[in-house]
Amino acid sequence: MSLNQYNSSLMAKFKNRGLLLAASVAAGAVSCTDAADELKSRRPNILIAVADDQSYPHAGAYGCDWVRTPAFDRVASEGILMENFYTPNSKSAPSRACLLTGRYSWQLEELGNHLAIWPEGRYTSVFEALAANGYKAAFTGKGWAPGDPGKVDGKPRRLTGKPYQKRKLKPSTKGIAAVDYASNFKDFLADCTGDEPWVFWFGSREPHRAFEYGTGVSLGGMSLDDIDHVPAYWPDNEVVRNDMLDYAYEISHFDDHLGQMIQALEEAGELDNTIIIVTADNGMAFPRRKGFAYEHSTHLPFAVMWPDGIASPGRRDSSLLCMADIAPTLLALAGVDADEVGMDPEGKDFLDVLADSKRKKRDFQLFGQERHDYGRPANQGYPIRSIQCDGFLYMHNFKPELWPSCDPVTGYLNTDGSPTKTEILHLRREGVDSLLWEQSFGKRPQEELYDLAADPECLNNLAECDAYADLKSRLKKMLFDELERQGDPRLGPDGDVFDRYPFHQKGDNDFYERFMAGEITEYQTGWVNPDDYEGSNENLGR
Ligand SMILES: [Ca+2]
Repeated sequence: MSLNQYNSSLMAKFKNRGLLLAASVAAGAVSCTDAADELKSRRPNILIAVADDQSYPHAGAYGCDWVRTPAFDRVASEGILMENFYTPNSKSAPSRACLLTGRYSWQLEELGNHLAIWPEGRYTSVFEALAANGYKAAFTGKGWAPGDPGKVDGKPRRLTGKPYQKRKLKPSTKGIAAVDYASNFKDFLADCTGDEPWVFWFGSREPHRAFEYGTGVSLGGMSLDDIDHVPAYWPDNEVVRNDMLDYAYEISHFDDHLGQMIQALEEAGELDNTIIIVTADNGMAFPRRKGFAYEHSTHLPFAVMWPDGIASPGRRDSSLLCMADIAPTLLALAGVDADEVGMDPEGKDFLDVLADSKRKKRDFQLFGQERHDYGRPANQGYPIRSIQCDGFLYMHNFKPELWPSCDPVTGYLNTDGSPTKTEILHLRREGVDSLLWEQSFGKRPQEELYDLAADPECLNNLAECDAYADLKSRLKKMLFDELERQGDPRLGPDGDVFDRYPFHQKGDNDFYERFMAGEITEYQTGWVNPDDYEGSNENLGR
């Protein structure tokens, strides 16, 4: 193809997409259908299973054959496999806050940050709302975390219900938690002797790092050749492939416990009237994924089953859904009015998806982040807002002068330590490859624009291409108009308010300054390696 031909085809594509974009803005909301209405107030039991750091499409049902997930696949085959489910914010605590409140992370004050303190008496969680309305609510594993939930009557606030943590197991690797999630769930089921419905949160601690190296092969029985594709922004070598399989092995642990829970429901005769939602809080803990706002950071697996409620089970659905849609869905199913329980969700329920009524609710999805882990001067976060629409992702980095993964001198603390991270850092230090370092740890321009169909890895930034200038400005306007409507403080005169919210642990405040002053002399950060710390922030680029 000649350059002229290429330019014409690019323009044609751009124009078509532009028309779609214009049409989608005008589309607006459509009234609710009867089929969806019939699911309201049915008050089923609710089991929500949340993996810790699992990316789309890493489940068998999506065709990924290096991850073994028979339980997830069963939920998909007997329910719905969602193809476009996202978190607005790819980090544990803010993503879980979106799930529990139905709001976007920039609408949650300090809860928009990682490692925050939940404001006392505010931001009712959907579990609290259901518990106040006749549901028995409980959880096992990781609830809303990490952060301080505050206290009610001297006890930790039950944002995800009553804890069931007593049962332990002997983990098969050093990376897997010793919590027997499935047995804890069975204890809960045994306590559900009345007629009231229940809601249970299964917060797996897997596949969160660290993994035990080599266990994907040695225990999971997988082969490095099973991986069909290594993203172009990581080196494709034995170390990285092992790291991916070790992650896959932890996913299968999560899945195994989910399978045991489904079996327990079946044996108790409770499966038909239980809605089971399976997803994850954020993308996998590898460089350029968790903690970032790219397609691979925010796109999550999602499957839902409910034999008594879902119409035409065994289907795939490509509706655009996000974490903030879960709470309003649960409220609608439980027949609880958001206002009456002090909730104000921005997300929309997806009863139409469950009812297969084909109503398209959302044409675009917003994303954003503020402060995640510490490791920048003055407790600063890395503010981003972005929008996905018609297959394009427009991203606005408010402070391109900052390091997106936190400062090199403090070990890029917003990227968990890992064999893959170490590989990338070493390749730069040894003068072999700086591009991979640039893609995961280097500074970003203020604007980024990606064509997700052609470039799902988000490596070819189109923001400065003339052919995309009009599209870019329209996406930017859509993004900022919508954020303004939602009351995002980042657009106001005091956007940096997010940097002033304290960390929930006092010792985490001013980490950068204290580290630079020598007050912190040991590497007191358990989730990165001492070797991740660079000697200086200077002379790191290509
Ligand atoms: Ca997480």
